[in-house]
Amino acid sequence: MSPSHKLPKDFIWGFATAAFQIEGSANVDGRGKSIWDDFAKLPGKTLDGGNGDVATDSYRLWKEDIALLASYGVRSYRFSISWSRVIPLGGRNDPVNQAGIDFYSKFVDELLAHGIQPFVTLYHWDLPQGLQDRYGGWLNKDEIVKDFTNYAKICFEALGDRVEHWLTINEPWCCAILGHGRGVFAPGRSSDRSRNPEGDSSTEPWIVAHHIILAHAHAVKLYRDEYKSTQKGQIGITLNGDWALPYDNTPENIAAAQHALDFAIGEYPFSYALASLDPVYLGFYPPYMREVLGDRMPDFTEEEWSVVKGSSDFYGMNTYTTNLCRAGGEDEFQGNVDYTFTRPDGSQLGAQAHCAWLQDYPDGFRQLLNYIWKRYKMPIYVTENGFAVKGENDMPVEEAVKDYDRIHYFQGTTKALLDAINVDDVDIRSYFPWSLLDNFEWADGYTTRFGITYVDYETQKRYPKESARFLVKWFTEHEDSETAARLDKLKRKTTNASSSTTIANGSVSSKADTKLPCGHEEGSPATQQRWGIRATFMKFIAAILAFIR
Ligand code: GBH
Repeated sequence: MSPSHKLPKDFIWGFATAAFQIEGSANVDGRGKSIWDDFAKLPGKTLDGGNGDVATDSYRLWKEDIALLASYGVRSYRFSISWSRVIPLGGRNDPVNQAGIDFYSKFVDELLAHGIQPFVTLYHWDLPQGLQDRYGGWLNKDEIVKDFTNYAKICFEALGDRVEHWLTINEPWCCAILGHGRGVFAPGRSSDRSRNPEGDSSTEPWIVAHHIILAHAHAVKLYRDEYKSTQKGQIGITLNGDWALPYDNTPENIAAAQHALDFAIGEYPFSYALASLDPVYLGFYPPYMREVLGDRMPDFTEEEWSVVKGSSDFYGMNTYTTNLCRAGGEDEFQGNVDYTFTRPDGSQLGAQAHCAWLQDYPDGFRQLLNYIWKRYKMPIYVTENGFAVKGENDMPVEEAVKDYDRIHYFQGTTKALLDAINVDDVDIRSYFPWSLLDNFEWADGYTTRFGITYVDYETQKRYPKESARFLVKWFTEHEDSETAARLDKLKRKTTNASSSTTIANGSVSSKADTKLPCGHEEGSPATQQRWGIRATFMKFIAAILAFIR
């Protein structure tokens, strides 16, 4: 049965990851350290003491991961490049590591051989440690802008003939605020001396934010000036931002919700400076920001503005939840707005995730999509959206793969996505659930699992969760049929799609009613059996339908 509403032509869907969260192999093939390598090993920085040395071992298991993606039948894969694999010390005069380039180049080739379009993030928080040590990383405008642009150039040169979608920087707000304001992310700077030995939370986040915008803009300018005409790709930035609802109907809380939103993604980005696209699209920082930050707010020169304005081909959206907003609170990084998920009557906004900041509220996703579309009139690429099931890490794998809260979340968000496209006429071009795999969840270590594939960190075996099956089926059913036919042709014909020996059924088609892979060869018998029974059942139903027709 074909759904009446479909996704638009050429819609891109797939799963997302980031280099530091999955690759491991920290000392292999000439990789230099990133700021997360040592930071994660400092006492108390990650919940479980976990670090990125092994992660999901994806640098070694890259072929298996691609076989897994292929077995899911995704059209695209969003991953990030580790800057310090490509340039171990990071700088524009430092040696380039050919082994690093070769890794990503063969990775892209293998994806394409499976008909999977690479969607590449240049920077997902893993600054080369060399640049932090040499000049303070993002705090040093002249150096970091040039070094980032140089790194981007090397990536465009090496991969741009095959990559059509580039993201410069993932969630600048996190680098600025969590890295240099709260000090909970690398490089771990803040004014709180009980937490961080150095930093100034009142100034550094805004400085860093400013420099990130500039670095992004210069990389985009370079792409447009030198590569776009031949490589024909799209390039932009991706921002985190969640929907905001007033806690109740009082005027001050209605205003607070609008403020929270404005700070996050709109008009008054004094808190989420970099999360705002206003500088990037509208070409100004709002006056309100200057009013609040005063001389703490860095400004762009005329020349800088001319590079920054219009420096994204699309709105890259990472979004997870909705916050109920109340006026007040001392937290400048949150726009002096208090967040809660508890309604005045004591009820919860939605199901609680494993992490405190996330509840399931799909209507907020639809409203956010509408808000962004009306505000910027730019095509939206949803580059992250996902849910961590409460307590999943404490469950045995057989139980963890039955991730019904995650399925419920994605049932809501996929419906919201479809309604935003077909009912509200919002121009949305992609959707990437976060994440392909359970992985290193930054300050949470490995305790929080966002994967649609379960990873057993002892054995590195992968087990598709039920949510993977739901998503694959949903996207397969909702793909526009012409697009599906065109993309199916890109797939490698052979049934022996990969040299992988560890993923069972690595070459199954994308049709969701066929079997999905199940971790490794021996897999989890329970899971394997379940897919098998379902496949048989679906075939049975299909046969009956065919007979009736
Ligand atoms: C994404 O950020 C990241 O891009 C991805 O790497 C990560 O794995 C994924 O989320 C899941 O977390 O309560 O002050 O600590 C999502 C945006 C912004 C959500 C910061 C969590 C915590 C704020 N994140 N927020 S705080």
